[in-house]
Amino acid sequence: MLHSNISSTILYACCDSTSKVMGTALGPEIIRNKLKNNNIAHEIKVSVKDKKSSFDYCKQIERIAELNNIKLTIGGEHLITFPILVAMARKISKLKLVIFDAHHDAYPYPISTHYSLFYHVWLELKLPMFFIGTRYEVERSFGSISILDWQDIESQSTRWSFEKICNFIDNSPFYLSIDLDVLNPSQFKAVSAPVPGGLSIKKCITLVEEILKLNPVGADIVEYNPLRDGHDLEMLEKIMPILSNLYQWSLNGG
Ligand SMILES: [Mn+2]
Repeated sequence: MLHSNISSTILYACCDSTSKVMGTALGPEIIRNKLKNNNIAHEIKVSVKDKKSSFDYCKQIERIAELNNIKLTIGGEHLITFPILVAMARKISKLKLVIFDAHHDAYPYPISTHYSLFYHVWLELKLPMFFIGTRYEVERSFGSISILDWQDIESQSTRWSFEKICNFIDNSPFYLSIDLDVLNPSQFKAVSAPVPGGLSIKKCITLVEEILKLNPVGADIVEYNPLRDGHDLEMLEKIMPILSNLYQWSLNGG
């Protein structure tokens, strides 16, 4: 299963074991089938069955991320970002994080779950973080977090938002994490924990496209829940431009 690999790898992380609502573990395989028409990517797939094994699962992902150049990860729940960052922070100094998410996932809980992963990123890895579109219980995060407000993003030009993001990155290496619940549920509802408000799909497509031109060291896209999509996968169809962009970038980026 493990390959020491200098070229870029796509990790399909099938895990929803710390989520209240199940279903995101089914996402990676469905997304993979959509993307694979011309599949030349090196791939690894990891699954977890229950909550008890989520710690082992994180350790397994951390090890995979140590041995491989995981350019793109497709989830699964957001917890999977943590072990990837643990491995990446060892390899890359001055790493920064750009996060699209309706939730801050930074509740000060002692055990790392998808509710607390960014609290642990801050506590254990000390990585600077910039949140985009975060709007749920912001006051309950571990401290003052930098947020680019979704209403500002929607009312201003793409250039305005992109400049804010560039100012934060400031030419440092950065990792991009996209939780699909950043999108407005009136346009995209196939997530486990939708929050009213949020980015339009159109704006998100453009912003991700611009950010990828800055060539992040790695990226993930998480929390697509096929159980909340229609039989025709209408929701997934809407976000395919984002997925295709990420996929293409991961193949070209090397
Ligand atoms: Mn979220």
